[in-house]
Amino acid sequence: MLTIYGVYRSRATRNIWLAMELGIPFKQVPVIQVYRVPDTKAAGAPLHTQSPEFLKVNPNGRVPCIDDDGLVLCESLAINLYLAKKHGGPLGPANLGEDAQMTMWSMWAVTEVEGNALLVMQNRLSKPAAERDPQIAEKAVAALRGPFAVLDRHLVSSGHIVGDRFTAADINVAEVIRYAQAAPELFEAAPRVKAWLAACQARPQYKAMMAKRDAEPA
Ligand SMILES: N[C@@H](CCC(=O)N[C@@H](CS)C(=O)NCC(=O)O)C(=O)O
Repeated sequence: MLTIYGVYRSRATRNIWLAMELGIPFKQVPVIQVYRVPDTKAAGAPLHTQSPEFLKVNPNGRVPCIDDDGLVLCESLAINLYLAKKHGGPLGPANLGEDAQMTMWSMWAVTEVEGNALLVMQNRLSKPAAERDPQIAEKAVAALRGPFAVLDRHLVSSGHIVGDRFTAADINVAEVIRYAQAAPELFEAAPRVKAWLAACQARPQYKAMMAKRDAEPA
């Protein structure tokens, strides 16, 4: 049985969305980020990323993390690549070349996009208004214009990240690009990225995952 550690309001969404697309059963353990726990010493404090019992699972103190019948993995995008390969089907790679491309695009998302996309989200959306820094957001948007143009050109071929179908690579890249959605100007300049992300987020399993996320306390 697959166990996914992490609240919905975390990068665990990536793995939960994929598991739902694969149609595999899983158990979710709602480990919350330690900074969101007002008093970690209080009686009844929730399981969090620095809880001793969770640190035994992931010494990095980060979610998500999975335990798949004893195989323990962290790193959300690597977890998705593993699950897609294990369970096969169209979400996984059809051959070694696709496998390599799925890895490449996942690493591209983390290295070229995630940091700046997070800065956009934090400084335009998630931080309290008084703590947002518009200049940081502007600088991050400027830095993302290049990667967005690259992805926009890439999507000309099939409208998907790898092959001509929706795969785990679309989930991995879409979940990182999602953080930049507070910058509509990036999507206006990259219409294929805009259409591709809208199609990914229109999928029933994405909507089902997001409904659960929205139902979770902020
Ligand atoms: N590269 C890691 C990053 C994981 C990560 O930073 N997760 C955040 C939550 S989204 C976390 O657990 N932070 C620890 C904390 O805030 O306590 C991955 O993709 O899984």
